[in-house]
Amino acid sequence: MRIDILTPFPEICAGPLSSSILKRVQKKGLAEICPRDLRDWTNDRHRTTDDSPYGGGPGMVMKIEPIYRALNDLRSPSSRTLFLSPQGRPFNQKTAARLAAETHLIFLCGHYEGVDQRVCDHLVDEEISIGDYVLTNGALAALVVIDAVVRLLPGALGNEESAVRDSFQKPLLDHPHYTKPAVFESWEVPEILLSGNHAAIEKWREQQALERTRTLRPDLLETQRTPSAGNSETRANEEKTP
Ligand code: 9D3
Repeated sequence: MRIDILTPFPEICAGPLSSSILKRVQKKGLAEICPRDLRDWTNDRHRTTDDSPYGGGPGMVMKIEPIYRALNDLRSPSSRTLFLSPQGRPFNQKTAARLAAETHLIFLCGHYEGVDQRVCDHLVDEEISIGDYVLTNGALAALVVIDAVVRLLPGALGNEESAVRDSFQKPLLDHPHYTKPAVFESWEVPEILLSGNHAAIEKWREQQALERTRTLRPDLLETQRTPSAGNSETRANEEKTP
């Protein structure tokens, strides 16, 4: 899989991409992740990527021309262009799995007060948000999405970290985990885990997972409604199929 991250702040990506699983995945040749400096597609001396909004108001808006030129260069017949923005469709594990089946993803990262709407309307396949909170920079959101997608690529995880038996595919929260010592400051590990009765342990873990989910995330147990369900006329961020 090839992944391009188009942003005026490519340096934000360096840390996460050079550590842990994201690094390993690139070393193994499973994914090639390339931060791209949007300023490389500007024509002016000041390498301008933003300008003041039509209609007035505070803040700056990202200009369409550098983005248009960059996407023209980066796009391929098989690529999918994703725009990270607070207006996007909420990202989840299902979206991660769908994106993991693509061969070329281009992440366009927002910044400032926004991006010229014509970018979303004409240059982007899909708009994604990572949640209802305000970040300073879309590149951080892109890295979150990339991490969730890339770890699903076959061979990305060792036997230790199995993607298959993961939380959210079930979809229940995980059961609690314990390791040595069996007693610490009088805090004991549940006796059943020391019993050696594997069938009983498995049953206990399932109960714990269900109980935790009921208490902490009852929404996960409600009948699952996918974000794509509902009236497409009223959905602003409907996925665009190429
Ligand atoms: C003044 C209105 N702001 C929207 C709430 C403008 C604005 C704030 C922050 C526009 C962009 C940003 C930067 N954030 C992202 O680009 C972003 C984001 C986010 O802030 N939260 C959750 N998901 C995402 S994906 C991209």
